[in-house]
Amino acid sequence: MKEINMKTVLVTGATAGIGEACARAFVKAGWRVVATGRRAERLEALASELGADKVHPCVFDVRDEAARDAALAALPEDFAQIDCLVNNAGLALGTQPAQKSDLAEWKTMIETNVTSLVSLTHKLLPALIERKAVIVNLSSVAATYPYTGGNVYGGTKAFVRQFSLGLRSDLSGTGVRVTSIEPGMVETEFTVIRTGGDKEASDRLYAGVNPLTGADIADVVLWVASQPPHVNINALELMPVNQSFAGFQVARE
Ligand code: 8X3
Repeated sequence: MKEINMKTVLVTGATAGIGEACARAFVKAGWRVVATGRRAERLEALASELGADKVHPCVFDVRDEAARDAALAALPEDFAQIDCLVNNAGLALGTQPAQKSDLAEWKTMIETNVTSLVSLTHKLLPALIERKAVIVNLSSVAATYPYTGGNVYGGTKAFVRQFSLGLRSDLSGTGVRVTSIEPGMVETEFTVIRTGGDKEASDRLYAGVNPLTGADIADVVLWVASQPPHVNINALELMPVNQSFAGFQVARE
């Protein structure tokens, strides 16, 4: 039976990690979810588990605008009105300093974390304005705190933060809300992907840290999206208790 009061969220990168956790959290809170990602089997499994009336798998690579547009044009009526956009799809590639980094990896990060996020947001903006929607962009602590090997990844996340704040400014008076979420260490596939599949390196990084989980971030995203219409969370930075700040490094001659 169609429940008319249900809201719909579109989550990019919903096949794993923070995105998948967002899909679960929003469904639990009574939302419909358009779950996007490249891995069809994972999205199908999510829809089977949570209910095809709650989760609509939308299979495309965020960098492929034609595939994205075709998938969005084919959204079933119940999932077509987006009340919240969670721009989660993104990645880090490489941990080497700039002078040893791979340019192709830099370009992939910029295409995914910046160009695709901007392009999807631009495409959906008229509809988001009509719905007075909430836009939640996944940035990172790397937007604010540089670390060695963070180079382009940190640059893309600084873009996401500043773009979010700029969007807020442009959307003044529309009722659309925009938030930049800036997590620190979250144990997902993030570091396995960053290291080219090195599960041991990922396990070493998070060992003993008690890192944040995708579910921790999903709770925050859902909280942001559930605020009353007059409340905008501009930016929200969070870390596991065991991660914090250190001093500058000094190279001695
Ligand atoms: C990544 C945050 O702290 O794991 O977005 O580098 S951290």
